[in-house]
Amino acid sequence: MSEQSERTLILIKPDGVRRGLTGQILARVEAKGYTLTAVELRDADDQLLAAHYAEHEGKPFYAPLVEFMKSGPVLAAVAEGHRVIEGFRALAGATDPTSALPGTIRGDFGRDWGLAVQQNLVHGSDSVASAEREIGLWFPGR
Ligand code: IDP
Ligand code: MG
Repeated sequence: MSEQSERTLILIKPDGVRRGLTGQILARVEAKGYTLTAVELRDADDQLLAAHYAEHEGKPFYAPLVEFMKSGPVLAAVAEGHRVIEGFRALAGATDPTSALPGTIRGDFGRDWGLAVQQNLVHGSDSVASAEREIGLWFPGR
């Protein structure tokens, strides 16, 4: 396997796009040393989001999560590099932006707004299998 063989799907969620944070967030990915191989602003629809978040179907935050993800454009990106899946999740920080450590994307830019779903700026794939599945959904053919 080559150095570039691991890939992850990164989403900058609608809160990050609305707040004008896409540049700062992508800059952190690049500054860490990963390579962006696809970047596209997208309007996600129900079908794509149902597939992307299938593991969460039935959870109390599922419907609010889908609505939130449709509330504005999402920046979808693919990043590559050895251990990029683990590395991007470390850059992102914990799911709950209140407990996400300062220095992480969610810790520095996110907060709890008291809503049914946490608006935490970014998504990152959590395994090689998830990454390949999610890249196939957002960037068919890649
Ligand atoms: P992750 O994005 O850190 O991998 P997941 O458990 O995969 O977290 O959840 C997907 C998304 O659903 C989270 O990023 C967050 O926006 C939302 N979410 C997850 N758990 C909760 C919760 O307990 N309350 C509200 N929203 C949640
Ligand atoms: Mg997840």
